[in-house]
Amino acid sequence: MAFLQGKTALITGFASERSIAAGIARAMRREGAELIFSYQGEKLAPRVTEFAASLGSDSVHPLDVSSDDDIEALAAAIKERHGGLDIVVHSIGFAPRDELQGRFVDNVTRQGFGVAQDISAYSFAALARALLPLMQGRQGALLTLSYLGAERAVPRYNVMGPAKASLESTMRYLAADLGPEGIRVNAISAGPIKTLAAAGISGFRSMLSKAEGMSALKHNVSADEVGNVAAFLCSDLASGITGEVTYVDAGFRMMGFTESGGEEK
Ligand code: NAD
Ligand code: 0WE
Repeated sequence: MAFLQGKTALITGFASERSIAAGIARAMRREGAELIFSYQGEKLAPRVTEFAASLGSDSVHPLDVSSDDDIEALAAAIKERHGGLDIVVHSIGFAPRDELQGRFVDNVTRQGFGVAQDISAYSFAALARALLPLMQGRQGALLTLSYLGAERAVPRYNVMGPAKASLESTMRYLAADLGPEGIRVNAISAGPIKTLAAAGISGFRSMLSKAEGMSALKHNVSADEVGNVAAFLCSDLASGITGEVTYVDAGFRMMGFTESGGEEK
């Protein structure tokens, strides 16, 4: 098929082979895309460089989205190296760890709320704004990663919930603005996956097993399952889809009830 042949894609948010960004990169490469990677912090540089090489790429660039300079420098580097860009994958989320435990009402702070919004939501708008000049006239697509906590109260997701709600709204405003230019903007709301961002969240393991039991398909989704949908949404096959949240959650959200309440399959 190779439905991304001739497309150039920036993949942000690679931290390990388990990252959702890694699953997206594998699927996009399989479908013929040329890949560009960004990474946060020099510690990650060797890992992302090795992963990029495994997918035929040596275009690897630093990006901390809290830095306007980094965002500008990334846009300049991509322009210089590739001339243009078809696809941007935003797979970045962060809140201070202390706020992802206990009750929202007891742990929310002005500082933590602001950081979650800045890194997890504003950064999508900032990337779109900086990279737009590279995407003109190419039927491009932007994609971000959300979670059900945007619209339902999920225990301990706390300050990330409002940040993902803000991200999903940001996605719709970008889609409205960029539609006339032929650029599509979408989100995937993924089910829980054991990545670095999930490791160390207390209760995540029990949540994974409950989610599995409560899902229609009785499995937890993998980064590669998310990757396949991401590749489709960013391809010309999805030319009629923009401003939408697509659920890649094994049919968790649509269920009203299960016989066991998720405690067993
Ligand atoms: P991950 O830890 O592999 O990736 C998170 C990435 O965010 C890392 O690469 C990290 O470097 C990057 N990041 C954090 N702060 C940054 C900053 N200031 N500048 C640049 N990069 C920064 O975890 P993941 O699960 O692959 O997360 C990717 C996205 O998927 C996130 O938006 C997350 O909210 C979302 N998501 C995750 C799950 C899940 O259960 N794992 C489910 C739904 C949505
Ligand atoms: O979006 C996420 C993870 C977001 C995340 C994770 C961390 C851990 C490390 C944001 N910031 C941080 N900060 C850190 O210091 N997910 C969708 C995965 C996730 O995280 C949860 C979940 C799920 C699902 C936290 C609590 C409850 C459920």
